[in-house]
Amino acid sequence: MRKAELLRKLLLEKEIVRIVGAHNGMSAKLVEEAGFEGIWASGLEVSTAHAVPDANILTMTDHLEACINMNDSVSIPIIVDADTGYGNSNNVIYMVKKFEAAGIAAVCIEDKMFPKVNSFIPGRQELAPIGEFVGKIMAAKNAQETKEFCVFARVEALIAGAGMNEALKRGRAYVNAGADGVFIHSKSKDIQEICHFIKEWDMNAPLLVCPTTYPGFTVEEAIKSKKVKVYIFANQGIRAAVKAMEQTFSVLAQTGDIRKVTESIASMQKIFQLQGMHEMQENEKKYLYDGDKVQVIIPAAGDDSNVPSFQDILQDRPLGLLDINGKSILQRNIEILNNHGIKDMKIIAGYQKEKVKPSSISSSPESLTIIENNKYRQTGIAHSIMCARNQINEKVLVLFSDIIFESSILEQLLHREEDIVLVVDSCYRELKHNNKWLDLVEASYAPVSGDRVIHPERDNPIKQIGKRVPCEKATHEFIGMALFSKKGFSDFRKVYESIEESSHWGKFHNAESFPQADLTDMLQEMIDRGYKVSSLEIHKGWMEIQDFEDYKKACEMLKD
Ligand code: SPV
Ligand code: MG
Repeated sequence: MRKAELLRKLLLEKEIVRIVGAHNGMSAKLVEEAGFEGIWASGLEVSTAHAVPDANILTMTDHLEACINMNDSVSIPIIVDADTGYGNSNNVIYMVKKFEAAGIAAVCIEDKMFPKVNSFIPGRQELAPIGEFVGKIMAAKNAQETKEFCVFARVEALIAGAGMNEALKRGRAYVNAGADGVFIHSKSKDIQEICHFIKEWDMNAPLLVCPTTYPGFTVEEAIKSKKVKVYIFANQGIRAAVKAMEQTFSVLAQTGDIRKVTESIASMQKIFQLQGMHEMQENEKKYLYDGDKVQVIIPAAGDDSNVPSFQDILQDRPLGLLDINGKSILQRNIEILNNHGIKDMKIIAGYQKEKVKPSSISSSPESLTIIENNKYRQTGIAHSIMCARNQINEKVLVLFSDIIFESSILEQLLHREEDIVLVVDSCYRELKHNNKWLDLVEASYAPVSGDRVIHPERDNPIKQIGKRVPCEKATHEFIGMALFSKKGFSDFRKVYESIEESSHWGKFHNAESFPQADLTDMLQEMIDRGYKVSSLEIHKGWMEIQDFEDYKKACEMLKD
């Protein structure tokens, strides 16, 4: 329901509509939270908040801006204190169009001369001629676009000392001109004046009152009158705020000790709630495009203590926790990933899984999830990767837990857009591998050879991958780092699940059975099924820790 419609409904259905002065989104929200029916967008409050006199110093645009902020912050209607309408009837027309278009429920204009001065300031309370103000009311009513929008007329005759008869005469004239209600203002300290006016009021239009100086006229009294429909608490909010700030600042100035005020001020949680921080975070989750968001899966479940030279040192930990000069392999790699803004990592743990603790391998442990592969003895890396399948909904980087690498390799990989990209090293032929089983690759094009080489950023799809690619065909070595787009990972998962479901498994590429499949076996399967597996060609800049020799070398190389 639009706010103007809502205000009309409240005026019809409630015995009284209590509205409270506010000056910005925060104070309006507090009014709503306290359970009031509406807001009085007080000229006095908005002026005070700007530290200028309430005397048309602020422009209509200034006030409109504050009102839009209030209106956007609450769901209750706002009656705008529009002073005299910011000029003559032409200004009133423009003002009504602007406030109505902003979704404001109502405006209230007063019958003083422009520029007005706050009604409680003695002197210069000049009344506008009745005819002129009637013209303004008619202009306002004719300017509104919707029938629900309300225009209230404020009678300042009692403020100006013009007497009760003048006040009643003006009130009647304004209702006859189309005003939806009359705000009868009084600065009298006792309630007689307002009670007199109410008693004499004989028009079929509601009254609005603002008992700042005659507080004995309570809400209850207003209800009893049957003619008052809007009760305005015009400025208690900002006065409370001023006093609270004064007291707090005074204590801080005297003591220099924040603890002395902590109990008497709002909590930061309250501040965030008023800001709508929670809603913002929810929206962020729902809508913010994070095109570069990458999740990481680090399969680290295997038991490498059966490598003879690792037998002793891997008794109590998985290989990823091997310490290289004070940092484990995992810790080092996670640091590099963090430095590239990657925050969401899944580590698949199996062997000595209780040793893999987020707090000991990352300075932001909340970004790590440890996922268990309890079948790590009977399963391979492909199964480990799939242990994270239900937590992956972005691009995903798969990183083996036994490699260390230069950060520039990751940098290059993260810029790739293909669905599946493997980092492959073109230098494997130059190295002595001591008969290790390497993840060899036959790419469409052989590496560029020569002493000085620049790696072309070329499309070099992989034709074959695995430990049994014949040496004479192998062009590169897969380093254990692969990037899957959302689609790439979803394809990988689809292929994996289609085989998983068929469950009549024999040998699967180089693995004894499908559950024991390595990542390379799955990639070969995808190539065979026609999926494109691309490559990022690098030349050195990484190493794999397969045995104690490698470990020693890594410690040597990474010495500071
Ligand atoms: C205001 O709050 O700005 C008003 C009410 O107009 S009063 O200050 O009482 O005039
Ligand atoms: Mg005012």
